[in-house]
Amino acid sequence: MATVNQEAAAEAKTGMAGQPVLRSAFQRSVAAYWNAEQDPVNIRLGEVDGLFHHHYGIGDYDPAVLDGPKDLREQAIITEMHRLESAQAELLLDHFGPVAGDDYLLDAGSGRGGTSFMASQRFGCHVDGVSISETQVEFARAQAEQRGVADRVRFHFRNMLDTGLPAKSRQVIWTNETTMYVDLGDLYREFARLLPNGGRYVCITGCYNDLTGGRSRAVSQIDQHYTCNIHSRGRYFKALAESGFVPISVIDLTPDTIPYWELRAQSSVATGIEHAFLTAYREGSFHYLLIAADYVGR
Ligand code: GPP
Ligand code: MG
Repeated sequence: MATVNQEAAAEAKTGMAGQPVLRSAFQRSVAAYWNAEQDPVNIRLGEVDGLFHHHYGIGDYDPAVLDGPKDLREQAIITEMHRLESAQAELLLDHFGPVAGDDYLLDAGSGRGGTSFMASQRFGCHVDGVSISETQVEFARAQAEQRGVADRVRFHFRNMLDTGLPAKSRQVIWTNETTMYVDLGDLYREFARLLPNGGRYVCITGCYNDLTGGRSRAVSQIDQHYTCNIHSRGRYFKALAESGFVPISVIDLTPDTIPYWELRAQSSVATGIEHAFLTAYREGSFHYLLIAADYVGR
């Protein structure tokens, strides 16, 4: 039997069934962005406890972190931002419903693996993470080895639109701020293939407000910054319904994420995109949304 590392090496060379993983110029540019990404806003936060996230935070921050002496203040802000990002992932996991130790989950767009490790730790389950960034897949695999969970939390250089995983093999699938990189129709058709009837899909995303009419300037700046295409709120529900998903919870997290961006704007690791998020959220052209949906397609 091939070891995890041998399988990983074979997969890295060929992708799924010999098909290239990156199938368009757009996908290649997205992969190039994430292969090169090493922002302190992600690395320094991950170093706080070894969970490296690629999503934003929710909840109020402790204003005391802004008051300390300069040398302690910087690290206190970073630790607090990381706490808010982990709180976001905990909320996502809260919506998974029952998960057993022998269930298989999918992290679609798994980044450096933070949410996958949290899911496996909480539920004792198996997790497969897929990403079109080879650098991120390598990073996440090294984390899995380091944590001693490489047999249960596995990362693959694969395309979330065509994972190659067996049909009906997943109890839960999630996307944590990754859906702005794909066509939602294509994505949810693949998820409908992977889930049994009653399987759960959970998404946290940023989406633009249909009511304000198209992408605002601030939303366009976010697209430009990350090489992504933010979808409208309405597009999510249409694409979900078309593939047999019925929402059970929808939470507007916009008021809960604004404090994170206010704190981040004052931090030493701010990237310059903070003002666009704050403007978009405050003007109402953009929402931070959690959607949990059951698959009822067959
Ligand atoms: C990933 O977070 C961010 C995205 C995939 C961008 C789009 C998300 C939206 C909700 C619009 P990150 O942690 O890599 O970003 P940053 O480096 O800015 O912290
Ligand atoms: Mg980040």
